[in-house]
Amino acid sequence: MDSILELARKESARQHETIRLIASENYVSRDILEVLGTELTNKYSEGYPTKRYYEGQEFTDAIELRAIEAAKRVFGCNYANVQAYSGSPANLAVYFALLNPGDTIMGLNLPSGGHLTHGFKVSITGKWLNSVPYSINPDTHLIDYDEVERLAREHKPKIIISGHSAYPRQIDFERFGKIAKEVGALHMADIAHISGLVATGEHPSPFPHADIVTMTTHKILRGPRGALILTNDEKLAKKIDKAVFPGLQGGPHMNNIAGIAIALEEAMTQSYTTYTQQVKKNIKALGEALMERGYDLFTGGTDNHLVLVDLRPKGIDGDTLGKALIKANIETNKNAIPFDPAPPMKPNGIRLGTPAVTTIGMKEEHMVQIAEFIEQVYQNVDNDQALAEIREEVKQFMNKFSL
Ligand code: DSN
Repeated sequence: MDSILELARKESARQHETIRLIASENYVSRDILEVLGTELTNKYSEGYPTKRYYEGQEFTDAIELRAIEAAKRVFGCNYANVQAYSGSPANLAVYFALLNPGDTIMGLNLPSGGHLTHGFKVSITGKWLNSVPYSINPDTHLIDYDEVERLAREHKPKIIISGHSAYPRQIDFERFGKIAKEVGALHMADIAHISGLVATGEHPSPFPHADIVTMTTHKILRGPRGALILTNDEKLAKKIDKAVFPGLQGGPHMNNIAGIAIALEEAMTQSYTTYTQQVKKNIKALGEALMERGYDLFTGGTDNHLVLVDLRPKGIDGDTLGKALIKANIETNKNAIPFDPAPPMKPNGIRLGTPAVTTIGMKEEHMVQIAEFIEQVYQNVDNDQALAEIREEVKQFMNKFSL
């Protein structure tokens, strides 16, 4: 039987020879990988820098302060909490800080591209809060801001959430901010998917239109797993800090916070800006190459780093295609298309993103090759021999790139 370390090494090898198109995944730098495996993992640091419950914080304080300063600089705000273990606890901390059970929130519903923690019915956020989801317009497939406004006026939510997991178009944070202000709600922008684009000006910033901004750190931002909660309001910042610790969490994961600090410092470099520009060029190239091969893109394209492929014109579901693609070493995730009549485990779409392939140096011409691989897999979906041959081609293709 493999040891756990051997299994981890096999995962490493698998990542080296697989085309990673999952829109929420990426590869961290060597420095981040290294810091994650340091003795920081041994340390308890409950509390905040200079106010801890355990001794021996000389270096952990310095690291957390660096992460906070970098987060403030990258996103242009006054307060940052860097301790939330990941995106879901970060969002929960905001609700815990500012809401009571039964209070009303409004987020994009999950089937339209929202996130579980934006009030979906199976999540604690849908069970303990009164969730009034908004949707996208069935004709334009875009967020219907007039509908958001109408619902907000009717239901008077305490928090309106912008930001989404499978929405390929630019978000109008200003409009969300205006609607929230009009009804006396707070506006929380969850920019997990587009954080890196915001950091480099490739997507408009939620500030000053959002009261609170949350994000994971491990998607396009290219850090380790974790989250940031940002605000410009001192009172909100104090409530949020208390909600993260001691409200929801115990000791912060200092090795992750060190990795987050490195990722944020990397995000201030010119090479990171160039990277985010290339992510957008690559997704456009991939989308166009897929459309040339008969694939239908939800909303007809993308403004960010992802496309949602509606597979109905191809007569295949996202689960079947995704399972065939992984046999050929192409990693994707099945995804519901908004208003999808199919069940969640057999939805009609797949979601593709270019943050990871761009990190390893791929350019537009490689996107055309990837679209061709996808088409070959589609043509041979039930032919394991052909899929194995495509896998060998994919491995050779991946040999050109270095993680
Ligand atoms: N799991 C993330 C994603 O794939 O978008 C959202 O939390």
